[in-house]
Amino acid sequence: MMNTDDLDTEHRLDSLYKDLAAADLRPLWTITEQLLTPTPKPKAVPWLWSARTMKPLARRAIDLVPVERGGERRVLSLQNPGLGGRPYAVGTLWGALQCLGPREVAPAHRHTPGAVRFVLEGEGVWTTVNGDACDMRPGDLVLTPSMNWHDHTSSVDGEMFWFDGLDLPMIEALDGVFFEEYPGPGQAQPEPAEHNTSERAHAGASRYTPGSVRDHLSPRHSSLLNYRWADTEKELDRLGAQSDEPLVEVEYVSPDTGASVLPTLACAVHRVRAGRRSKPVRRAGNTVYVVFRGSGSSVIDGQRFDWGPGDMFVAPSWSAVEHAAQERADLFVLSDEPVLRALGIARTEVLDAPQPVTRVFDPR
Ligand code: GTQ
Ligand code: FE2
Repeated sequence: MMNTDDLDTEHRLDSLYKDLAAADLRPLWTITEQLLTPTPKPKAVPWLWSARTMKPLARRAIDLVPVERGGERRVLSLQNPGLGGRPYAVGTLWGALQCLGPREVAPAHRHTPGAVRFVLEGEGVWTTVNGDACDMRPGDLVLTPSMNWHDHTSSVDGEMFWFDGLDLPMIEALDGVFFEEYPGPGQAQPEPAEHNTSERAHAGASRYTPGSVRDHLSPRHSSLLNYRWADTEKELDRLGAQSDEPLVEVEYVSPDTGASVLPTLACAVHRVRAGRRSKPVRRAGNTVYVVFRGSGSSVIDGQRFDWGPGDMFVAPSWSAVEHAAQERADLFVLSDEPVLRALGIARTEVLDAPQPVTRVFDPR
């Protein structure tokens, strides 16, 4: 039984909370545990989108939905079911499958969010980035940094598929999104006499670093706009020959500064040796994986995700992630790590023991 004093206090507390709400004030002591969590509590969940599901849907979109002003882009965004309908792969990263049909042009525009493209399949397409036509072939990485004009042009009769990664959710969180259509003339920027200007300017320059040793930050993006798969692979082969680790990691860096390719986004390739399993690692910050070649599975917080070429999956901040390859696998990896590093809050933790698998993800 409460005595009169307790009842009085209870009553006064109730009215305090009512009056605080009416005054648009929120007492921290009632919400502190959901705000200041011991470790990150991302709303996004570990998830996988299979190529088997995505590609037929992309083909139907190619048939039914033309790419032109109004539509602009034929892009299927990875919508994480944990994010309550927001169209993001994880809290800080946009990930998507973009496709271009025969001889289509996705019109030029520019925006404050920066983007990277990792080519999965097709040929005869280039992305023009501020006047530089960057040819796209499978395994190539093409950058369209913040506020650079960009359009995509197909010069052939086939279809083209690539992965888009953007920092859109971060720029949205900063209320910093600006977008402009290209003033023309024409939907695309004029095709220059020669393609791949930035690539020629940086011929032979160092553009990779073994993952995890880089320590440079830059508020500027790389001035090299395309990174060729042949070069990436050469670097993976070279590093692979020097170690016997289950996983070899190459990060794409700016030849100018050695920093991440964009101020907000880091791109890497993780090569997992056939029959080997990497140690579980947690990282503060979110990650999107795109399977380029090979097959295997990843365990993320105890859940196993089986994957093959063209599949995309995500590991939210601080989830424990380990990869195992059946055949040697090359995973393209997009992360927000440069932002956490710039803010001095980057951290990783390597776990000693493999995780017990408690669930197997059921792909849709
Ligand atoms: O190709 O310009 O996936 O503006 C999302 C927004 C791709 C693009 C996306 C974009 C683009
Ligand atoms: Fe764009």
